Amino acid sequence: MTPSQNRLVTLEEYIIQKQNKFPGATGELSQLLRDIGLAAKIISREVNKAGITNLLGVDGSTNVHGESVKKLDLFADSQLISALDRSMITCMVISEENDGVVRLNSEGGKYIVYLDPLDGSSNIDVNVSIGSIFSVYMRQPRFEKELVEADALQPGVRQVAAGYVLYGSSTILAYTTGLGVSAFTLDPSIGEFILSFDNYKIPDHGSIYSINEGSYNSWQEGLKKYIKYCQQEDPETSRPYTARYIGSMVADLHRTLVKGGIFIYPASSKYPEGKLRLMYECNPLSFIIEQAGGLATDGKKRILEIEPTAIHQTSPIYIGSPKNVEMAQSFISKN
Ligand code: AHM
Ligand code: MG
Repeated sequence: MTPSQNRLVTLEEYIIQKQNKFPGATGELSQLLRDIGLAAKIISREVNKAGITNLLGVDGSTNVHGESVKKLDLFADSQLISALDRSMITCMVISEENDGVVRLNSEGGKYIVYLDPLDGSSNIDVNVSIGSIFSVYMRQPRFEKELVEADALQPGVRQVAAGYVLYGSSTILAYTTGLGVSAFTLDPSIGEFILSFDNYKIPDHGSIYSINEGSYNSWQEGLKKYIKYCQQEDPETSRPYTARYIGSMVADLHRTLVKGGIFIYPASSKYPEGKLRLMYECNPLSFIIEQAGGLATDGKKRILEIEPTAIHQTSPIYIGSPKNVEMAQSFISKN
């Protein structure tokens, strides 16, 4: 291998290289991505030593969804928001941990950012992978009226960037600006995210299905039949599939991106509109998966085309390799 082939590319360097391909770019989106990268390093450091710094456990409050808030949720939320506030290019943040919108110091900033600061909270205290998710929109129309919550209600197709950070056996940051998906692995010894995968492509078909099967009795008939299909033997279509469910969407999605297959969080009698949040869980991860050649639907229509009506609304989601998602959809459309 020649020295140039062996050269490490940092997240910062990569973002600038990409920006230079667009001569008119202002550099603001690049700055925003770098700010998220910095917050991700700080969160990763705290996640790694949470057990010895009294950051495990609950904070004692509940969030807008009535869920118990963990101390690390709040830490991640404040780190990401203050990183975004510093550069004065983001006007508003919507986060799982905050009821309404959070207005930042830059009223005129052109970006609106959705955050799930720490996804997979139930896994925090048991040392299982967790993640952060972000989704970026342009404020439209710019500066014409006072900033209002409705400015943030844009369909996922309008995202200008989205990504996630996975705090797993290593820390990985993956993002897209609509030109493919790149992933960076944090090298803790030098404190830098290093390019580890450029232009991810999800396999067309995969042999892993991922769903919380404990909820089986609350599903519609078509979904029950699809899961039985996944479990039937047919070597030609690599069945029976393997079941994997981590319970942190970022980790389940990252595996789906790399290995293929399908991740499902369906509508059920307990969650008629699904449980996962459209704006800061479903949309950003759907943007990533589509950019890698996969599909994401709510069972009927494309996630990215859903017109949002509320910042914290939920949606069912079927996401992953195109062949798996199409097959699941054909089962559920019959019932
Ligand atoms: P959170 O953002 O409060 O952590 O909730 C979202 C998580 C997802 O990461 C995961 O896919 C899902 O909830 C797991 O839910 P369940 O325990 O119902 O299977
Ligand atoms: Mg979440």
